[in-house]
Amino acid sequence: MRIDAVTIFPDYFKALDLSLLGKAREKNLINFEAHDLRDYTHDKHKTVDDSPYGGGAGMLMKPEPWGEALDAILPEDGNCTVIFTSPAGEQFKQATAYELAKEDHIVFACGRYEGIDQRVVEYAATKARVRLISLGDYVLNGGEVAAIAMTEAIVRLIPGVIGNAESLVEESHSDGLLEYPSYTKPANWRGMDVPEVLTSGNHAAIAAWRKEQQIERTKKVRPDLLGE
Ligand code: JFE
Repeated sequence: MRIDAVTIFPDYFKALDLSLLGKAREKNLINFEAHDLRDYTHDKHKTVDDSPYGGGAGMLMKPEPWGEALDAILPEDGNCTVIFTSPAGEQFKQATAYELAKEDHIVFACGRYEGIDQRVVEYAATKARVRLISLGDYVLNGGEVAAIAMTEAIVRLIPGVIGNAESLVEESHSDGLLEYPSYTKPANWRGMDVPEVLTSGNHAAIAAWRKEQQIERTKKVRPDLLGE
């Protein structure tokens, strides 16, 4: 999979050189590149923003540098999905990550200021599939952090990226419930014991206890996941 990001802060994406993602890149499972939007300006000040038509607070990203960046990065064959990270998009879910993990080429368009001139979205849609996606219901200062989170969620689903294939299988069987609590050694730590069932060797009892913990946790903190 190829992933490009267009941003005025390419250094944010240095985080992807670390750990999991860095290994996937070394193994040539993903090819990631961050592009500086200012490289597609032509004026001395590398201007990417301007005031909004109709008035209002703050600045918007002007369309011309975005047009040039997309022309340079998008493939001729249209086999690409451009993701505009936006608080006004569909919410990113695990199901979204599974869909996007099947793509050959993803381009993240990361806005700043109050966002990007809407015509850039329309133009991108003439050259590629386009999705507006929100990381969640809160406002970030720009699209970079959302794009990094989405990239991590997508790339770890690509076969070969996570060494232990079992951890992905277990996740996919999680029935939309929260995870059960987990414990490791020592069996007693600062006066707190590991739940006895986990050291019993009774695998049926362990599975039942874990399921019950998942249901209790989900009821308590995420009743919406149970349709309540
Ligand atoms: C941009 C901004 C003022 C947005 C109401 C580009 N999940 C998520 N939260 N925030 C974003 C994504 C996001 C994505 C791209 C962005 C925020 N901003 C900041 C400023 C109003 C805004 O929308 C600019």
